[in-house]
Amino acid sequence: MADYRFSFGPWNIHEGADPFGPPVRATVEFGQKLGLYRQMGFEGVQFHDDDAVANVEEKSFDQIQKEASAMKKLLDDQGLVAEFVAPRLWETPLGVDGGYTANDPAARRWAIERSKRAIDIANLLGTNLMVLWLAREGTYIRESKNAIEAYHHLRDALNQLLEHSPQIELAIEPKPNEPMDQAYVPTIGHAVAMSYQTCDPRRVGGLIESAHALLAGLDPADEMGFALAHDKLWSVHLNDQNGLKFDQDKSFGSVNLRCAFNQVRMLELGGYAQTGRFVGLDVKAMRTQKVEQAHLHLQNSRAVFLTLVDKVRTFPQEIQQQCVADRNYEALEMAVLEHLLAK
Ligand code: XUL
Ligand code: MN
Repeated sequence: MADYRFSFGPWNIHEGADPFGPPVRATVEFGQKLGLYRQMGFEGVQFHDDDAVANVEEKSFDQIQKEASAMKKLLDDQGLVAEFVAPRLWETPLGVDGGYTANDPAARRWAIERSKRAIDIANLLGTNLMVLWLAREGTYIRESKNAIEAYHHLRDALNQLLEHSPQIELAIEPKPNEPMDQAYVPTIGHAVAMSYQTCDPRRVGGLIESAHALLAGLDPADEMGFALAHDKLWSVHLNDQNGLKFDQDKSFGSVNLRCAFNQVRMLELGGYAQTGRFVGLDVKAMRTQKVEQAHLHLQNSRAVFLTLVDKVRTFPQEIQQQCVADRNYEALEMAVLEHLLAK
């Protein structure tokens, strides 16, 4: 049976700043972070464009090439691979009202140009995958944009990115809110629908983050099922979320083990491990965590995932089938709970 491959992003080991307080931990230097990957059982590195090439907007094409190639060598030396590159469009002042869907044509042009550079970086790092978290594509108030036009702008932007590189694949990471009041493309259904409007639907898919689905009031396992049914689940960001509040990025399974079990079950049902795609984590350490242990949330999330793989594989098939045949879902529910509670 194929093994799962795991990834995380360098931002998942962070200094603990939140909107109400400054950093509380020393910065773990990038090279040191890379050293932790293999040690903890991870082989994939998730990148924002500027994780790979710092201050990417100030650099010439040659400089970008040089720095991305140096990063590739660093990965090779550690036995790591880049899973994806994502353009970080949400920090630049020109993108204050969005990138691809901004009302300002100059902002739209900037967002597309920066994303093309991010594709170049992905090519140099040896990955075909670009993740698009559409952070500021949306509105604070509905009257500020025309959603019909915005979705058309988004389609045009996706087409330009697909045309920029024949091998690039775009995985949209839906999220319903934060930082915007209402985001465009809030669910995987929206992302898949967008894909069919582009010039090459086979190269547009999705990444499902557990917390984002929960914020949309949806079940992450069913969101994954929808993407799998369309052959468009190209990555996941497993984590957890305690109710409808800010995006918490808690450790996988730490709030709702049953929900985590069902996400793992869906990946098993969809043969996800056999695709060779990564099980990505997008988890944050608690602000209270000391720097020496500010990576435990990653190790713990992976361990919970693997335990749940075992739980899914050892769930008695005959009980499941009998309960379904009898339409006795009360008995099925109890069997699931007993299986999860058993040592
Ligand atoms: C934001 C989020 C991002 C993306 C990558 O909520 O999840 O970290 O995963 O840009
Ligand atoms: Mn994410």
